[in-house]
Amino acid sequence: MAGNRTFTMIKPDAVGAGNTGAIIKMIEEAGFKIVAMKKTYMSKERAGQFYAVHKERPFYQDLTNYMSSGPIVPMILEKDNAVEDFRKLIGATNPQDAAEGTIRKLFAKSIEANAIHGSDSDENAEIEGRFFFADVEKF
Ligand code: 3AN
Repeated sequence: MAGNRTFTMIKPDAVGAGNTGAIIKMIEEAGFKIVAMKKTYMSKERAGQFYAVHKERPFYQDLTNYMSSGPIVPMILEKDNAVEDFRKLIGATNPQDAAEGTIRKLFAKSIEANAIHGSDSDENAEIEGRFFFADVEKF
């Protein structure tokens, strides 16, 4: 994946609250093209693999329980400067710190149930995209 792509997933709180469509609308209106998308779920084991970098953090068990608690909507997105621009669109990890008008400010319930994920680097966007879309070369 080139530097113009990022990876996101809408998390179980936002999917469960029926906010999938509203969030996708914001993503598209911000100029991101959806390259790949599906509705799926992660087992606790798969969630543990996805968040392996956080294995030593105190919130790891809660996070992996939470992320395997319901359906998610992973997507690969394309736009110039995708990683940085998407992190701006979603806002800070803790919704209390998220700027007005960001996805997390509008839809996140807590620092854990924070509505949406966004890759933090081009390298992680590639790894995370492949985690859900092994055949991404086709897109
Ligand atoms: P971001 O998703 O903004 O990149 P990370 O990568 O630091 O944030 O954390 C990954 C996920 O772990 C967050 N999206 C959030 O769900 C959860 N998380 C991060 N920090 C905490 C915390 N202090 N307490 C509970 N969950 C947390």
